[in-house]
Amino acid sequence: SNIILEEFLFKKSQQKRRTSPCNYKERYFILRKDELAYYEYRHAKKPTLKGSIELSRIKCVEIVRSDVHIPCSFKYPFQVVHDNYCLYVFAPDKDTQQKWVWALKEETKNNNLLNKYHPNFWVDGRWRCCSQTEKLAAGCVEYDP
Ligand code: 4IP
Repeated sequence: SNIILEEFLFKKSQQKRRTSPCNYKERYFILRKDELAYYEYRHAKKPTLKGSIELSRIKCVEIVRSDVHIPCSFKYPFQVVHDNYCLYVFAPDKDTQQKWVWALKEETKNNNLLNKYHPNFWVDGRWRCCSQTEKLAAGCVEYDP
């Protein structure tokens, strides 16, 4: 199989529309050679694919450094920046967070990557790192792939 990593993690809704809800869901993540996919698992049911990101579209993968309250049981966030979106994923511990970030960086190191990124969350209409109020505003810290 071409599976690199697989595990239950939490994710925040990507809020692709201005009206999208802000919620956190437990998903089964699978990192494959060509994509990062997440599935919903429900007891005795076939897992359903909820989303996938082609690895070639990823522009930055990094730990999120923040003191904001995280309203799910997994407290170690990392970000996957792709297209014009940012997927926030939450790991149960530091080792798991580090393992996923490292593997995703490794698989995307030859991509067209960002020079700069946002080390903190986008919340309540602004970046907590640099206070910019435009979601697509250029990053404020050098990205080290
Ligand atoms: C959904 O909320 C889920 O959080 C989706 O996550 C999420 O899609 C949607 O965000 C959000 O509207 P409801 O379940 O309450 O409808 P999942 O697909 O894991 O179920 P993402 O893009 O985060 O996968 P939008 O912005 O994509 O609509």
